[in-house]
Amino acid sequence: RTETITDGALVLRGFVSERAEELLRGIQQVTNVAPLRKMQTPGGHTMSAAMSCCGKQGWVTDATGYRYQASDPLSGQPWPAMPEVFAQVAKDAAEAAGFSNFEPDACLINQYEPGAKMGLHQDKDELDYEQPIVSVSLGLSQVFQFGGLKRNERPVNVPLAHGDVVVWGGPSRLRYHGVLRLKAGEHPLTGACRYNLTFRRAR
Ligand code: MD5
Ligand code: FE
Repeated sequence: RTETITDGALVLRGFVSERAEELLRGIQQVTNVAPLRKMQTPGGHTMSAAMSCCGKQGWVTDATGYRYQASDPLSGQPWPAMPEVFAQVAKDAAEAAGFSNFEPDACLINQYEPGAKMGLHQDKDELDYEQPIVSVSLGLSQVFQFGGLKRNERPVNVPLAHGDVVVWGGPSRLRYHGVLRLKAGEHPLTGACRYNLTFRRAR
C-alpha cells in the first residue's frame, strides 16, 4: 500500500516486511565493526539516538560540525560496506516511488531506545538535492513529524511502523522533519528499540 504524505513524500507501508530479518542481520554485521554510538552536536549536546553508518560515506557530527566522511572516527577505518540487501531495498523503494537508478553512497543507521527523539531539522549536508532519500523503519513504531520548508510550519504527524519505507524527493527533499520520543514497548524482532536506515546520495 502506498500513501502520499504530500507532494514528493510517499509511505510504502510494509515494503520491507519480508526482508526485515535480513536487514536486521545486516545491522548486526555493520555494528559489530562500527558500533552504535551517541554523537555530539556542534552545540555541545549529545544526540539521544545512537548511530552508525555503512557505505562509502558516513554522516557524523562532533564539536566541529556535521559532515560526511569516508572513515569511522572511532576506528579511523573506512565505514563497513553496505550489505547487498540494503542497497537492493533502497533501489527498489526509490524505483517504486518513481526514482530510477538510485545508488546511495551513504546509509545512516539510527537506533532509538525509549525516550530517544530527533528534533525538527533539514537534511542539507548532501551535494545534490535532486537525489531522493529512502528511510526504512524496523522494530517499534515511532511518530514521524513532517513539517514545511520553514521551521515555523506546523508539522503533520505520521506513525511509522515495522517494515514501512518512506521515499522523499522533489519538493519534499528539504522539508523540516523529526521523530517524537520513542514510547516504551517490545518488538519481537528488535526488543525495546526502533531502527531507522536512512539512504542518501551524499556526494
Ligand atoms: C529517522 N532520520 O526516523 C529519520 C528518518 C535523519 C532522520 O531524519 O536525518 O537521520 S529520515 C527522514 C527524512 C529524510 C529527508 C527528508 C525528509 C525526511 N523530509 O523531507 O521529511 O531516524
Ligand atoms: Fe533527517
